[in-house]
Amino acid sequence: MHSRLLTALLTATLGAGTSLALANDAYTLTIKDHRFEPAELTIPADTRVKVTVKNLDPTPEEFESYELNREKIIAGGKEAIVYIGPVQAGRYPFFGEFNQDTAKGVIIAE
Ligand SMILES: [Cu+2]
Repeated sequence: MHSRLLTALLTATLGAGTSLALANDAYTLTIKDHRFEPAELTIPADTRVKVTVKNLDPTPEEFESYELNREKIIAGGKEAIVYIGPVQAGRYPFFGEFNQDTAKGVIIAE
């Protein structure tokens, strides 16, 4: 909610061509019971964003995305930062490599 409001404010204030100004826009993914929440995370296209991945499970998980060229291990009960983008508008699947049956999601850039 806060991020969307901030984005709207900055967009309204600064106008076009200022996507770099949103580089600190922050998002959170939570891992619980070997699932990502939210399973679909919308981010702005053409913008570098910071995603904090919080692992609430006691076991390690690896955030992995071939499409985003990212992989990061998050120990049980810990959190890690993953920077994503800038990417073109589109859908970018990700998964938890240690629990691939349940830990699945998609980043939607728009
Ligand atoms: Cu991996």
